[in-house]
Amino acid sequence: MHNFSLAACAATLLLSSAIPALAHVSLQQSDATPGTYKAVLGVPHGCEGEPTISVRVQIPEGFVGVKPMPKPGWTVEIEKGDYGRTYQLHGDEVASGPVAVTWTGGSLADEHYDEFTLRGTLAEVEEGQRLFFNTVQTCPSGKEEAWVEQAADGQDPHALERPAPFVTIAAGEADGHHQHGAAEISAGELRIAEPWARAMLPGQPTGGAYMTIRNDGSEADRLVAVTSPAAGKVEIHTMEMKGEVMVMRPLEGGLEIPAGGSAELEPGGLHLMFLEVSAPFAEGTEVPVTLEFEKAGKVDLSLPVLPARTGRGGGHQH
Ligand SMILES: [Cu+2]
Repeated sequence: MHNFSLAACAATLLLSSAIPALAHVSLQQSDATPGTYKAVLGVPHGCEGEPTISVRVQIPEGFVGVKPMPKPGWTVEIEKGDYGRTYQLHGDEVASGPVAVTWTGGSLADEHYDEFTLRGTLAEVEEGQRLFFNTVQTCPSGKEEAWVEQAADGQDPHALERPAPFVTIAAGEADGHHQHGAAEISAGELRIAEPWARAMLPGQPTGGAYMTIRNDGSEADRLVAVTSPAAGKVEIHTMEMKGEVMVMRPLEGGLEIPAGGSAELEPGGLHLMFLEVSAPFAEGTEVPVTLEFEKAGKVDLSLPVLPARTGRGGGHQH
């Protein structure tokens, strides 16, 4: 039986390179910058042959406003409590919230792998800090796999038998606000998440780009200009239905990012439009762009070019 579960672990390794050699419960993304973080816990096996029927994750201090992702077949319970301090979150003071999340009612076979996801904000954390997500799997006989051992500074977590999964905090802001290919870019109080450009079809004269811009500050900011070496001109466009026709037009006076709120640029809605494009955006490349905000100043980013089909809006074409 034991050999069998080892084989299952080896098979899991082939599927996900993020899982260390001993197939511990681990976080898919083990480094993160302050701001929004999606904690994806990989659970690679059960309790020595038994399936896992519940997974409880203790939320570390500094991971604030957590929301678990529901999983089909599992019931999710959120335990709330007081945080160890008060955090500034989207302009609000937050002193309590989810402190543990438990998924129950499902059954994850020993030879299967699954993921359990939490989304929240890494707040008031410092570079190099480790946040441990103590995780306990329970099996039908009552047996547990408790991933709660925490490596001391300098100690190799692989030396532990049941290490708690952890995320290490990376530097939050690069010099000059330029971060190449980062999932989320910080500029002052702004967080720019999931920026991307749509791959252009041959002969298509204009390109579109999308992102979410969040404002954690207490004052509104405004995106006033956008430039790119890849296009003669970049405009901020709105789209709306005029009767039966979808109309888009340049947004006059820039795009407001409300205090504690966000602006979503997405297919079928607000978007950046690249005009006088020199070469069509090709999937797999990156488009450099500079966003200029009234308060946060200029922010350089690279937009990964994703397939033309990507996005909720589907067939929006210029
Ligand atoms: Cu447009």
